[in-house]
This record gives sequence, C-alpha cells and structure tokens, in this order.
Amino acid sequence: MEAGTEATAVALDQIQGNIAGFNKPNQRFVFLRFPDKASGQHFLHATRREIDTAAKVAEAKRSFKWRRERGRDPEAKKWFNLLLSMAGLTLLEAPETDLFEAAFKEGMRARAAHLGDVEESAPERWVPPFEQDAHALAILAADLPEDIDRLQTQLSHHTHAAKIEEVGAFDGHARPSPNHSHEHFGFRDGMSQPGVIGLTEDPKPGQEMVPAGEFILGYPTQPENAPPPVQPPGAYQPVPAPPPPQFPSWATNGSFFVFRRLRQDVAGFNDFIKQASGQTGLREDLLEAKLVGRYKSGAPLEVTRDQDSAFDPQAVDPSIADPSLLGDEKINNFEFEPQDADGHLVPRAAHIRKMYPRNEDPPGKAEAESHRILRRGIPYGPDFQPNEPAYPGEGPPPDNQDRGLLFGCYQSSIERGFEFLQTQWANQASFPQEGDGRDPLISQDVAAPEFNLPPDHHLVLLRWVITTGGGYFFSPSVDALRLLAGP
Ligand code: N7H
Repeated sequence: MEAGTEATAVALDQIQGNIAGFNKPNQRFVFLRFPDKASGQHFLHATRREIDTAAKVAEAKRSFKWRRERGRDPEAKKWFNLLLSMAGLTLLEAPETDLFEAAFKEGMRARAAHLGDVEESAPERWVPPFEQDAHALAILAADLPEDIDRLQTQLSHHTHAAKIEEVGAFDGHARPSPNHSHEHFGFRDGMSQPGVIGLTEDPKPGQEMVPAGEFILGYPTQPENAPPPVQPPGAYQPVPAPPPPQFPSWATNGSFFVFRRLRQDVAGFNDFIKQASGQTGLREDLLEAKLVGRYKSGAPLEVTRDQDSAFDPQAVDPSIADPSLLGDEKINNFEFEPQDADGHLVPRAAHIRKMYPRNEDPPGKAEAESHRILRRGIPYGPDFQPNEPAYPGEGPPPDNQDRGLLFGCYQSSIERGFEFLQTQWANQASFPQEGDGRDPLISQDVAAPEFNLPPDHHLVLLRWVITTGGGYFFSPSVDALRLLAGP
C-alpha cells in the first residue's frame, strides 16, 4: 500500500471493535485450542456473526457522548471479538501466511530472548496456558460484570458444540473507585492514544493523527522516514524501521494484537520510591512522576502548551491547583523540546518519553510517529493492601497478591510496533542518548538497570514488572473470518 497521510475511509463494518477501543471496565481474555481444522471452522461459522465491529463500537461511543451531554445514564454494552494466532491460522490452512512478518509467525514465546523476557520473565516460568501457543483468543468486554457471564455462557455454548477447548482465561477489571482509571502502581493510564485517520472522530489537542495503515492492514502508512542523519560515535544510532508489512490480501482490514500478562510488584515499587527519595532528596510523588513522566493523577510533568512560564510543575502536582489539566483538552498537550531537551523535568528515559518521544530529536517526529500502538490494557488482580507480606523472592505470589496489567495493543506490524518499542527503546540504555538509561517500568532483561535523573542523580532500578505469559494474535476482518470458516 502506498505511503501517505491522505484520509481514507476506514471500513468500520469490517474491522473488529476493540481496534476502535472497547474501553470497558470488565474484560475477559479466553484462550482456545482447536483439536483440528474442522472443529476450528465449525466454531468460526458459529461465532463470526456475533463479532462486534468498529462500526458498532463507534456508534455506541457517539450515543454515550450524546447521553452524557444530556445528563442521561449511558446504556450498558457488552462486546465480543475473536482473534487467531499463527498456530490457529496454520491449523485452519489460511492461504499465503508465509507473507506475514517473522515476529507474528514465530510467536511471543519464540521471541522471548529478543524481547528481554529472561530470568523471572522467561517463558519456562509463564503461567498456564502459556506453556504452548493458543489457536485463538476471545475477548469479552462489558460494562456490567454479569454481562461477562452472559458472554461466557454464549461462548461456551459454541466451544462445546464445536468441541473446542478453553485452555485458560484471565479477567481484567477497572480498579474500584477512586482508582477507577489507575493501574496498580497508582498511575492513571490510557489517556494518550494516537488518533487514527479515518477512525478517530474528534482528535484532542496533542493527539497526533496517524495514518490508519499503522494499525490496520490495507491502508496508507506513515510516509517513509527521511534517511536517519549520521550520528557521532556513541550517540543513539536510529534503527531503520522495518518496512511497512507484507500481508496476504485476505488480511486487509485486520490488525495484530499483542497480549502480555504483566505481573506488578507494588510493594517492591513503593519500597524503591521511599529509598530513592531518601537517596535523592526528591519528594516521593515527584520521583514517581520522574519515572513515568506523569504524576499519579495523570497530570503531565512536562509544561503544557498554555501554561504560564513562571509555572513549576515540579513544585507540586499541578492538577491540584488546576484540575482542568486532567481534561481531554490539556492532558496530552505538551512536547519535550525545546524547553526540556536535557530531561531536567521529564528524564529522557521516563516511561512515556521512551514510549512516545513526541518531538524529541533524536529520534525525531517522523520516527516517533512510525512506532505508535493502540493500547488496550486493563488491570487484573486485587488491590494492594499496605500491610501485605513482602512479595516472595522466588516463585509466584499467592493469588491474593497476584496483580498487574493485562497489556494489549494493536498495530499493523508487531516488529514496527510493540517489538520495536520494547527492544529498541525500552531496553536500550542509549536511547534516546548515551547514558539515558532503561525504561523504569518495562525493561526487564537485566537485574539492575540504570536510570539517569538529571541534573545529578543516577538510580539503579529493580524489576517490578514481570512477564508471566503472552502471545501474538491476528484480528481478522469480518470477511476474512467468513473465508477462514470455509464453505
Ligand atoms: Fe505503558 N504505568 O502505569 O506506569 N504507561 N505501562 N506500556 N505506555 C503509560 O499516557 C505502564 C507498557 C506505553 O503516548 C502511562 O496514557 C505500566 C508496555 C505507551 O505519551 C502509564 C506497564 C508498553 C504509552 C503507563 C506498562 C507500554 C504508555 C501513562 C506495565 C509497550 C503512551 C498513561 C505493567 C511496549 C505514551 C498515558 C504517550 C503510557 C504505565 C506497560 C507503552 C501510567 C505499569 C509493555 C506507548
């Protein structure tokens, strides 16, 4: 598909709905294995008409907005999507799958060493059912918990009829109020998403619009990057992005979904913050904001575009004085350069700066926009209790201490999207510049990563996020599911 940024109508009635974002507080991820091709096809036949499309989700979002503006309660919705792994597509004898990129064909387990999933995060330690690749993943999402049960009953009806095995399931839940939109370390999450040309209806200030082909197969992608400038030895050497992906024509209107079950050690994180606060003399809330790039409230640590110049976002969480900073109009309205090129406000290795460097150069705007993902994560597990026993050094924690993020993201290439972010940026201490350090949250392949905190502190981080399973899936279009279901 030709590169370009021109708006192309996205076939919303073909695309599965979670690409547009279910955004529901209750979600279940059910992993399935097909005993053979015939049962897989039987199952696809039975379920494909129940798939909720992006058109339905977009309509529900419009209705939600309309009702909210009139003070009416939103309608409760429930959604269902179905995705297939490479193992599933192979069993179904999907045509021309050799055209897909290597990452998807090999799967997350096989890519573990490349991703830095080693030691505690190594696949040998992953929880069931991740000891082998599932064939399919059903995503159930609902406003009401009882609707998850209804969706599950419907799904199990089909799996029994087709003799499909449900090999495992994970429930995600928004945390109880007042932490509803916050993950387990306490940070508000999910506010910054790329706008998708042809899909996002009302982009907000600071929300860059990205060509749909970065997320959905068959649409224009980001224009080719200019060749990276030659950097002095030791500086970050931009890695040429893998070319836009090749794919079989039946995969048009599909998208790749990365699922990762990431366990979070909240006590370990809190202890580290206390100790590092003593070491640096920085307030705990500021130190947390330095690691992520936002305060726990979600307020950016960076100066937003319309803030007055005397304002110091390090003095105190700025949203305390100005709650409007947490609204859609302001929360993403910032850049990192020129005012913070050296990272004295937001360190260059802070999580959101590593993951989306905005206008920072290196790597430069064009490269930053070539590695965007649509995040669809949801927390799992019970809330942390302050008097909880310490997290065990060896082996998994007890169920009542097992919590984290069911991370998910959509992209048109796993190699340009998730894998690039994880391997080239999060895990590289020299990105964006030599000595900046590792991503403090998700860089897991070394025991003691370094983190540079300008002007004069260096922290040695611990591991608070452990990969306990995951997989790569493909979210086929409605027509592709019909084709895969066979005659
Ligand atoms: Fe991250 N966290 O809660 O601290 N993430 N993340 N993430 N993340 C973001 O801006 C978190 C993970 C991205 O556009 C925020 O919406 C945690 C993985 C990207 O400015 C917070 C885990 C990957 C962004 C967290 C985790 C990413 C982002 C700020 C694991 C990809 C958008 C909320 C347990 C490889 C950056 C917001 C932007 C934001 C947290 C995982 C990527 C608070 C705890 C595995 C692209």
